[in-house]
Amino acid sequence: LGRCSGGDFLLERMTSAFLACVPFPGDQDILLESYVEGWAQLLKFLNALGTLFGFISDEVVSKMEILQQHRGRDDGDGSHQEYVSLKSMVHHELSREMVDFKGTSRDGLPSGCRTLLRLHRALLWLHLFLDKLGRSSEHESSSTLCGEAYSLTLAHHHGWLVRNTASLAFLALPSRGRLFELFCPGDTGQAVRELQGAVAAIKQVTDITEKVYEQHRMLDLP
Ligand code: 1PW
Repeated sequence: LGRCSGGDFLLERMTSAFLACVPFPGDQDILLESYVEGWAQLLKFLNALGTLFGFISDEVVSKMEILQQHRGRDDGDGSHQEYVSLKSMVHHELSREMVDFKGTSRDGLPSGCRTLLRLHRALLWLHLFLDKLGRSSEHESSSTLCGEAYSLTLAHHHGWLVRNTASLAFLALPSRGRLFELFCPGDTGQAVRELQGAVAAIKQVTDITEKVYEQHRMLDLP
């Protein structure tokens, strides 16, 4: 075992949290507490990337706050069972007609479903970026890999202003070597293994999320 194991390290904590989202793979469901924890760990990574990533962190924080508000909502019996898992949230919000399919209602707290969908799309980006990074060779540029992953995924859901701001932030991304140092100081091989672990954990979560949203025709929620 390398120096970076033992739960002391940001990528590893994120990986553990995303793994904990799926305690029973047969259920094809996601535990929301672990999902939010995975994002909290991911935020630490984003915050290590420099000030230009601030607008990305801010957006993640605001989406997490919406989910936390739903999760913290007391429906009278003191429990919040509705927001324990992805499937329970979906069933709860659909049965109460809390999900806006047309993008017409502009007031009130946005639904958990449309909010988590934004985070889901962002995770598809992160998955592709980390996967590309793990397979890259020494001379490749992290900015280019990040931009390519973004163009293939999340960029489809963004307008030109966000796309341009994002592409500026990518230019300021630490180099591939610096990122590997962040993942595991002094041990590139271990850094690559940490990356592969993160990629596998995220993939399990995004595959299940995609299926649940697809089943309920919610992949395009406004
Ligand atoms: C280095 C790789 C990092 C991956 C972390 C993923 C974080 C992605 C957050 C992107 C935020 C861009 C700025 C905000 C855009 C919003 O308009 C957009 N939100 C997201 C998460 O895509 C759509 O949300 P909205 O406006 O429909 O509430």
